[in-house]
Amino acid sequence: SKKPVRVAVTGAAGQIGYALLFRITSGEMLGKDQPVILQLLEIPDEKAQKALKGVMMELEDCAFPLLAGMEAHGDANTAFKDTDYALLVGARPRGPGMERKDLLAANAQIFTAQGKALNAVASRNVRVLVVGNPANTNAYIAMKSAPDLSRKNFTAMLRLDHNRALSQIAAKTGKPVSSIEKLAVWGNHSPTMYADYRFATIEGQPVKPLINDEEWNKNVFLPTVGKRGAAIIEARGLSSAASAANAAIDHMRDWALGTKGKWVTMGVPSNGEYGIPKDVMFGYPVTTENGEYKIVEGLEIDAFSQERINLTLKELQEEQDGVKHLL
Ligand code: NAX
Repeated sequence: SKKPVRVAVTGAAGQIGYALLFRITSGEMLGKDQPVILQLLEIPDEKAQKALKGVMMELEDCAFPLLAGMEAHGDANTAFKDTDYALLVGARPRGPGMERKDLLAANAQIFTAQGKALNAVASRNVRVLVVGNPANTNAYIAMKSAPDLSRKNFTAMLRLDHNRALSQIAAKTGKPVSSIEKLAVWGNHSPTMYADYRFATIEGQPVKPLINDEEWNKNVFLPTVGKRGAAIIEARGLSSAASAANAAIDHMRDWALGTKGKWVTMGVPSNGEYGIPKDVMFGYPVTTENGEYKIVEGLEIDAFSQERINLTLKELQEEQDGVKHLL
């Protein structure tokens, strides 16, 4: 049987953590034959650590055959030791009266420290997914704080936006989600992201003429996908958790096990593709193979798309500028 791999999860006692850990441990992320050792990180606060112990009791009670070990940590420098995968979910939420720049600064501190810890103790091939918001900028900060690790090993989660867009297109066309290919989501995980179905196909047929409704694209589809997080909060009284955990599983599974030519969306550091400045952590369509992602290149960007890409890029650059002095 396979050697266990180490999976670190931060914010492990939070709501996404609760929806995520059981699925990782049942084999939905890395395969039904891949044992895992969970290295769980929470803030050192007594209440959070106690809640984490409770989650671990439940994990024990599942008697998962793939659970080869489990640890609770209050410090990233021990939590990330030799880890092969790191899901950085824990982040500082916006508190009452907190301004955007305060939020950026609080998270910059967390992700600088976690990037340094990964740099110091994680496996040299660690694959990092940042879920905690602002996800792209947090991933950028972690990457910049880990100079000894490959920049390709740092990613941000755009998969929830991708999956939300897939569902909207499926509902509009009346076709199954599984039949939709070649969807792309560009940019920041925020309402400025640009979900783009210009290249999408259903059973090999182009989606754009099938929908043939530019007003729907601009006035329904893009705002619905962009503001879906807020709509969930409004309806549920809590932010998306199960769907976010599901997207994290999808992201890591596809990265580790390959997409067999299918496009998915990942937030990855730019190398200049599509005119995005180097290192900006940008949502791109990618394919994955042998544990590596490859940005889909050579797609035509029309005037409307360029405008949308510029908008989301501008927001990301403002976020990056806001934390520059902290790196
Ligand atoms: P919760 O508040 O339920 O849980 C967060 C947990 O992280 C808490 O238990 C907290 O103690 C812990 N934590 C905070 N700082 C930490 C640190 N420095 N080290 C370790 N643990 C730490 O939030 P939840 O609903 O689970 O959401 C977690 C994050 O995901 C938030 O930042 C949220 O904004 C973000 N999201 C990102 C999404 C994406 O698509 N990229 C979508 C869903 C979600 O909104």
